[in-house]
Amino acid sequence: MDGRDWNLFLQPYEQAVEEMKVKFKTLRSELKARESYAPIEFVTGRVKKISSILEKARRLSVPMDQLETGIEDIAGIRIMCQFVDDITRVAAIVRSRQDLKLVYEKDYVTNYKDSGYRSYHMIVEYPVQTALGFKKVLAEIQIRTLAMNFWATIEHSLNYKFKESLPDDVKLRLRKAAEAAFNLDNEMSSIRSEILDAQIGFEEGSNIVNKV
Ligand code: 0O2
Repeated sequence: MDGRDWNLFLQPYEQAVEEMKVKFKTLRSELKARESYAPIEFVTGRVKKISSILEKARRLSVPMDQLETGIEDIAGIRIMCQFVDDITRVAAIVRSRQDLKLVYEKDYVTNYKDSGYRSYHMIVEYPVQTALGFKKVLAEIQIRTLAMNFWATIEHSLNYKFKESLPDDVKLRLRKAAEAAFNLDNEMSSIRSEILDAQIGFEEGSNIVNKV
């Protein structure tokens, strides 16, 4: 494909990423206004680089005329949450939306990868209106905590720097760092549930006082 074809090919993916970013950012503000707490901390999105698409197509043996179905993360949305429990809530919201169709899910939160990578992936079909009419594109929604994101961002840039042949000692330290991020998530979750319990106790206590 020449440069101009790539532009046309990527156009609906760019549109899908922009639209989905707006939708999930709006969801965050709406939930914050309604419930004072939003399970979404922030949202990012990207269209995969042409070199990454080609590399993945080669690795997965996807023919060039089947990129649309063979590469599922050309459009990518990332939703960052404060707590692990928020991931479940956001995934449920994604499943219930009428403006996209869930294709399948990959739970790397429970089944983390060998690298130490943790995140919840949802492959969805998203409809866009193009100049030629209606078109469905595949997109990947990654849902992760801030700690998971911190780890994945650094691991990704190290892999980029070392061209995916990280020295064994670095890999080992990254796995240890992933474990530390996992422990941090657990600790934050337990602090959070203690605070929530304390709040419920406080509200029940004030109800009794009010009744008296
Ligand atoms: P980008 O943004 O394109 O540069 P895979 O074989 O890993 O490509 P898999 O396991 O099916 O495929 O994962 P999936 O669901 O296709 O998602 C791939 C994306 O998940 C990656 O995109 C990363 O964003 C993220 N990811 C998966 N595994 C790891 C990992 O071990 N470390 C990090 N940091 N991220 C991971 P790209 O293509 O890497 O990113």
